[in-house]
Amino acid sequence: MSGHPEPPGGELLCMQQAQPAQRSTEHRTSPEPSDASWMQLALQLAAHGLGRTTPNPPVGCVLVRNGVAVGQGFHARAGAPHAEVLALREAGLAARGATAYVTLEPCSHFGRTPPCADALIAAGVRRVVIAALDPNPAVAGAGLTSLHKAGLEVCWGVLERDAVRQQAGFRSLMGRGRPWVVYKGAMTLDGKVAATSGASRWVSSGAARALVHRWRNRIDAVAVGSGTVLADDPHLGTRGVAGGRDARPVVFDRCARTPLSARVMRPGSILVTSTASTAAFERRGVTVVRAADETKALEALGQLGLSTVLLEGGPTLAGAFLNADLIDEVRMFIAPKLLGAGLSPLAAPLTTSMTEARPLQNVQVESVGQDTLMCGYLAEIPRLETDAFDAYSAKARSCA
Ligand code: AOF
Ligand code: ZN
Repeated sequence: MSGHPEPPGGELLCMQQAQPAQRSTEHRTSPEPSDASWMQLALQLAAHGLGRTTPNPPVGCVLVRNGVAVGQGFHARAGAPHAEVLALREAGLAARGATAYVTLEPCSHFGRTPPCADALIAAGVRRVVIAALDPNPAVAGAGLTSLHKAGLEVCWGVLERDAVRQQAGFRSLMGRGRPWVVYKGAMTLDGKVAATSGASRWVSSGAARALVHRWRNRIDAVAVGSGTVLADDPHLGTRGVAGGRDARPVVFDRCARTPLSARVMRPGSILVTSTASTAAFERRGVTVVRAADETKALEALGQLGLSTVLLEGGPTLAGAFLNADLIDEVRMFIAPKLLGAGLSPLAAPLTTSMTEARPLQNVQVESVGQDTLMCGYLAEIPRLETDAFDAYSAKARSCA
C-alpha cells in the first residue's frame, strides 16, 4: 500500500529496538464517573472505521463540555484527518475547556497528517481521556507527555481492553508485521463442518450467516483455500449490510488450480501460490503473492497493508494455520444438528492427548438464531513493549 508511514516488517522491527525517548510517567489523573460511557461512544464511533483505515488504526473521539457532546469524529481511512481533528472541527469554539475522549493516545508526530496532541492543545481542550496508548514507536507515550507538558489533565486506561481488541489488526501489523487472523467456522453439534458428500450448505442458520456478512464488512480480507473454491465457488462478498463493502478475497492455492471463472477471482482479489504461471490471473487484476508457506504468506499480506483476515477456509487451510500457530482468534458457530459422519473443522494432526489441546482465552458464548456462537483468543494482542510503553500500560490499568 502506498504512503505507509511505518511499514510492517523488518523496518519496523528496527524502530522497535530503538531507545524510547525520555518520557515522564508521573502525569496521570483519576477517571470520573461518566468517563466510561463517553469512551463507549468514542469506541462506537471508531468502529465505523473498522476494515477501512488500514494500515492505520480505527480511532474515535468525542468532545464533551458541560455534560454535552459538542464534537464527534472517527478516522475513516489512512490519509484522511484523524478522529480528534474531525471532532475539533465540529466543536469549533466549544472545544475550549472541553474534555476529549479518544480511543487511542493522540499522536505527537507528523505522519500523513499533523500531530493531534498539538491540535487539542491549540483548541484549548482542558482534559484528555485516553483508552489505550499508541504502540506506534513514533508516538508510544509521547503524545500523552506533550499534552501533560502543555498543562492539560490526562487520564488513560479507560475501557483499554475494549480499545486494544478493536485495534487488534493495527497492533498486529505494528508488532508482528502480519495481520490478525480470526478463524471462523460453523459445525454441527457433533463437530462436522460438512457431510461425507462434501456438502456444507448450510450448517449454520440464516442469522449466523448474516452476522458473518457484518464481520466481512469490518475486516480487511477474507481467506479460503482452493478446495473451498472448487467445492463451493463462493463469492466471499458482503451481502445485506447497509453501506457495506467487500473485504479483499484471498485464495490460498499452492498449485493455482482455481479456475479463472471462479466468482472469487475478480480484480483486487489475492491469489497466494507457489506456481510460476499466473499471468492470466494478473491480467484479470488479481494480485499474486508468491509464498512458500502460510507464515510467509501472512507476512506478504501484511506488506500489502492488510491488518485483519477472516479465515473462512475449509479443514485443510484452517488445519495448516493452526499447525503453524497462525490463528489468533476463533469464532465457531455450533448448530443444533447431528450428522454422525462428515468432515472435522481442522485437518491438523496436532495433538495426541487431551493435555495438548489448545485452550481459548477470554471465551464468550452467545446465541445467534438457533445456533450457539463461541468466541475466544489463542494469541495475545501485540502491544510493542518498549520500556516507556510498559510503564504507561502499568499505570493505565490502575486508572481504569
Ligand atoms: C490519532 N488519531 O485518529 C489515528 C491515529 O499518517 P498519519 O498522520 O495518518 O498517522 C498514522 C499514525 O497515527 C498511526 O500509525 C497511529 O500511530 C496514529 N493513528 N492517531 O491521534 C487517529 N488514526
Ligand atoms: Zn493524530
